[in-house]
Amino acid sequence: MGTVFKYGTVITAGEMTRADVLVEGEIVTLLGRDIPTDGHTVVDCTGKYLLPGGIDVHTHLDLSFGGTYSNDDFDTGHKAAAYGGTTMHIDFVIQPKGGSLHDGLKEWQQKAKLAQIDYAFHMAITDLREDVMAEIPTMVEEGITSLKLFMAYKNVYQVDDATLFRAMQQAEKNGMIVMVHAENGDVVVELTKKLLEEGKTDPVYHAASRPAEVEAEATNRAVMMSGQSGCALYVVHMTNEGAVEALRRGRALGYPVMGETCVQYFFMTVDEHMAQPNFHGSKYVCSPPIRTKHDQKVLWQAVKDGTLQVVSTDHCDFWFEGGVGPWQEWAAAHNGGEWAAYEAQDPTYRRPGKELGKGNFAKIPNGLPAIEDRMVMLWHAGVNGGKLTPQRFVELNCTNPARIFGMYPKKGTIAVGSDADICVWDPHKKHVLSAKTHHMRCDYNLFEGTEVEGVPVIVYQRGVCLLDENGWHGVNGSGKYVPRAPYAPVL
Ligand code: DUC
Ligand code: ZN
Ligand code: ZN
Repeated sequence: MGTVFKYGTVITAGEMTRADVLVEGEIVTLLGRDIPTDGHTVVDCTGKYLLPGGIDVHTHLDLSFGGTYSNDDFDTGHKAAAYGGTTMHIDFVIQPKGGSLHDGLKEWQQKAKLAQIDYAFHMAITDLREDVMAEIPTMVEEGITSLKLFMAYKNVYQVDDATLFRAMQQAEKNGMIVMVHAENGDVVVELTKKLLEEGKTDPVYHAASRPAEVEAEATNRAVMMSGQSGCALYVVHMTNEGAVEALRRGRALGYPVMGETCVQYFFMTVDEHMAQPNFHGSKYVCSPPIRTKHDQKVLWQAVKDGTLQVVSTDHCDFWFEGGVGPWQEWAAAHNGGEWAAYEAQDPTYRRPGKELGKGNFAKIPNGLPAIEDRMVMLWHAGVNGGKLTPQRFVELNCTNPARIFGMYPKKGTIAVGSDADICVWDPHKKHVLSAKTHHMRCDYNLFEGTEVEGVPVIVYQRGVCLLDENGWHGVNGSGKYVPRAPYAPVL
């Protein structure tokens, strides 16, 4: 007894074909025309597309950051992801200061006990001591084949160039990939000091403290180090022309360098969003910052021409007002009253949010709610807008994430032998994005009021229905850890 997805059109990175899909157990076992239904469960996909479940390779669920914790955890964040068509994500384990990589891993394994969709981990190194250097190869045995280093967040996560280069050398020896948050953290500190001294404390100055050049310079440095070390490099959350040009140049030189952008950078600008009065600009504070209309055009071109391979989210959401207001009632109405562990332990605890940075933009927790809206917004503006083919949409959201991070073809495609992570997409269904209806634990939506056409209506994970017209069927603990393979291709 299996499930047959009938009468739909399957979209993969390579093709768009009218085909039925048979799923038995957790796996796709047959693709073809007119597959007999024989007592299988039938999912009628007439007029719909079948996409591989989305993979968001850049998330920060339940992250201790900026004096608080990001709101969504492996419970609410997973549900929100699936409502947006994403059935897997890769979260960043952060090595605790003074601790080992395994200490960090244990902490994240604990957070992930709530998992409702599949997940994997990158390892963010904050303290590359000799014992940690020796520990790196053991990460491969844990299925962690990507290391992240921060070139910004001085005195918190930032590493110096020697450390980054040594990590690259060690990663290269072990078939791992290095990811960088590319901003020059030393310059950010100096610019921040100057702006605050001048009394420029509003959210909009966050962007001025981290200009495009700061990102472009760090991107170029990392690209050149990749060329020197031969280590595969993946630059996260790229936002602007200078950074994209640095990556493009590295690729032209034959260096093993790749990059992603995040959905928000296609839509938001400093002038329209961060300059909003009454502290509303804080809703859009993330690092690197959102940029200009011109940069948006550059990003669309880069995802079209293959300079950038992936679109992710950097999902890391914080309350706008929830942290100081009656957020528990709000959250009860929106998330069924399930509290994250910190609130469950101490009901008097009020999780702070963006208000931490009132009077000082440098104290605004960095990050945005996006995990639920990545695919619908990219479909809306990219596919409906004539900028991306449906196949390229699948490649950016599903297939390249799996290829680059060592999970293909188990994940990222619909093919015989692949995990049956299937998103039934209705290209004609309309939906208005809003904080009133979204599933993220956040009291605002970046795209509030935007009407999109094309949304997921049924989502399966490994052959099990997560959501359909009857609502949510996910179960805490049913999301599985996906160990990843080293020596993944450079695209
Ligand atoms: N940038 C953000 O905006 N949030 C989380 C971490 C990061 O690098
Ligand atoms: Zn980052
Ligand atoms: Zn991030």
